Amino acid sequence: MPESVPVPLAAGGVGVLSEEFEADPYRHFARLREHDPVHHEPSIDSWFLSRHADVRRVLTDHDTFSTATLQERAEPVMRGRVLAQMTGAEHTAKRKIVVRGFTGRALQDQVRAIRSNAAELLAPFLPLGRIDLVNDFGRPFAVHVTLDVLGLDKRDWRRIAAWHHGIAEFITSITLTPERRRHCLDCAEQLEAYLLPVIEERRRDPGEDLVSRLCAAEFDGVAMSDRDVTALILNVLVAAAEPADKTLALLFKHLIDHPAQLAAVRRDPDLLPAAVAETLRLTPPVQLIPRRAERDTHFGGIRVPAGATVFCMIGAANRDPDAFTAPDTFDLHRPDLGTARSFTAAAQHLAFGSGLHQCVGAAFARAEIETVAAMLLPLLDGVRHSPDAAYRETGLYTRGPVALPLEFTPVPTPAPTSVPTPVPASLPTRPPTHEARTR
Ligand code: 2IO
Repeated sequence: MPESVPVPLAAGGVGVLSEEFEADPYRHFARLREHDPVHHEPSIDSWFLSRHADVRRVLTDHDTFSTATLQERAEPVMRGRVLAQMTGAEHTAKRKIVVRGFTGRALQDQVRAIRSNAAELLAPFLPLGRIDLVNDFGRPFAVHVTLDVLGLDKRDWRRIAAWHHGIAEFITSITLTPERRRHCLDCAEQLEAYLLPVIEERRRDPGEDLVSRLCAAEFDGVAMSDRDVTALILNVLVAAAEPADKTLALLFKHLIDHPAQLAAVRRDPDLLPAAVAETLRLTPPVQLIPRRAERDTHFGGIRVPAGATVFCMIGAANRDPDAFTAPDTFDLHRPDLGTARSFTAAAQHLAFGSGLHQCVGAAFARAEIETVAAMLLPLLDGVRHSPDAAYRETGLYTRGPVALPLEFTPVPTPAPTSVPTPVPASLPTRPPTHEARTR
């Protein structure tokens, strides 16, 4: 990964690595798509693609564009290879293992875990009438749910979240100082050391959780090594926890900023899938997807050489007027959204990527955000932005609000009838299970 470098200016506008660009990338996407759609950043010798058709092509032409970029960007902190790096039979088999962990009965159990975690984390804020949807709720919620899915101990959530944060920083940094790099690698080592005894225990005494499934799964008739399992656990941890709070906060920001659409969703919760899909289109939490050109290739008249790093700009592609009409407007009723296919391989928006490596957790993500939003909407009566809060987003790779302080009509006591907390007899986690494990 490149070290910190001076920030260059792109011809005719701000560079994509400048502070000005990061403050509000959306302001610059039209210029890039129209005048500089295959933008080269000399300081990191990488290409940035902003047109929908070009991004789609990169993500689906697997012969020309490989995921080899992840070897440098992810492998050092994942301690092994993630799904996105794999190809051929290995990729098909291991992806299937993870898909099974997120569908059918497993997904039903996960929805129960989503509900109980949401209810538990929300309760203290309901009588207050205010909540920061990112820091008070979204982040702990995303981590708690992911730990339940994996079957890890939620009492350790703060430690795990700090380690996972360091790992995510490594993966999603464009430049990294040697000190930060060291810190991120430390986080990865500590999380790996934390996981190894858990893996050992699940091999001996498996449960229903995803760690146990990964331990029990075989590839080519052989169980996966501790290193393989560790990498996939970290893969799920980062991919599930990192974008979730951002998506939830962005959904509520868009709805609050568009009161008629908020009212429509309150009246008809069946509109929630469209609201989530439109949020992902307009403000995707993962803004960049890297690939490596395996041979010389062209975009229009511009040549990208073999070996080049290419970044797909998902936010820019999702606002390409060639793909969506009135692309900068939040409109959950838009006829070109295609809600039903928005969480499938046929999605027109590219928030989950596209092609063979399209997000394996898309159905889980949909269930997670829809379930929690459906719980929040009736509880947060009269929800509005806190008047003294200035809205700010950060991040070039993953991007979301730094905070989303909201006010709403206080709920006198956390009434158990209005907050369903179904704690079923069989949970996806191992004993001791969820209840009372959150502090
Ligand atoms: C974990 C970047 C948050 C993924 C990654 C090395 C591979 C892959 C992604 C997403 C989101 C994370 N890439 N998830 O962009 O698994």
